[in-house]
Amino acid sequence: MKYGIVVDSGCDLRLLEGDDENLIYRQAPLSLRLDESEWVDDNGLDTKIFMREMAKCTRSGSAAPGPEDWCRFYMEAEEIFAITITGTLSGSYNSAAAARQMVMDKYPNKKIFLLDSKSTGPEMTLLVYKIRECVRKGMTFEEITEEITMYHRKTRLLFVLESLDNLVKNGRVSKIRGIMAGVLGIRILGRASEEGTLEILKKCRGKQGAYDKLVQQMAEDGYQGTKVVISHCFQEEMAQYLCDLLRKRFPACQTEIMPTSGLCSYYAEQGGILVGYDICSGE
Ligand code: X90
Repeated sequence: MKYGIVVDSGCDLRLLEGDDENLIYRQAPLSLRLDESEWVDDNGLDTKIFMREMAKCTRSGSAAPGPEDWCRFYMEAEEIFAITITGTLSGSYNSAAAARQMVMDKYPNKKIFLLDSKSTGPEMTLLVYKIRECVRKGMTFEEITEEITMYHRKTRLLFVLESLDNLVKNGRVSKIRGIMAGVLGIRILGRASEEGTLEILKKCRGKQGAYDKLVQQMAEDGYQGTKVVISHCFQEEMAQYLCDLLRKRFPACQTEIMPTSGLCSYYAEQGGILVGYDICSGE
């Protein structure tokens, strides 16, 4: 195979649809632990059952894929574009980088572009779509890496969460900052910071306030009504509400809704919504 896009399951996209004959799409799964049981975050994961078991368990956590997982996928195509969940909060980037080194040592002419998304979920999905677009245009490896690096400067991730429990318990956000999230009826609006950490922007009361503020934030960031990807953890109705809000304010926007991966479901928790968008104008 000529081209390979390899992500980890920080990206919600399970399959890349479309019949690109020269392109494969692979997802290195993170693993999730609920008490003594281990759940692999791949296509076979039933998120509904997973979330049900999660609610019952006392100890839980996640683990990044190892270098061998990344290596295996790197070997499946000649030119690889790999994207990881934020390396600031996960070891996945280090695994992917170690794997890259191992493969390059053995095959010095191999082409592997590795990008730390400093984000997760829908922002990773947007990057995947952009790579595919470049491949379809027939751009060279070097042109694509340049384009993706530039595009990444303009992609953003906002989220609305109803609980930060798993993030706090696993040390991905500080206790102090997470403290209000347990309060019933409070929703947290936040974003992936430039450093790839979780930044809390507002604590919102009421059913819909957080989504209105999210759209407001997108406009302030410079979103102009291009592609938006929304992933949600069993929150279809509010994802739809958000799409309606977006269409009202940005009539040209193209929205896509999908369920969160296992990893994003585990951390965003029931009711969580993640929104990826770009601030490119006129594209
Ligand atoms: O390596 C591992 O075990 C994975 C650790 C991942 C920790 C962060 C996951 C966040 C998932 C929650 C809301 C968005 C936060 C964005 C922060 C950059 C989704």
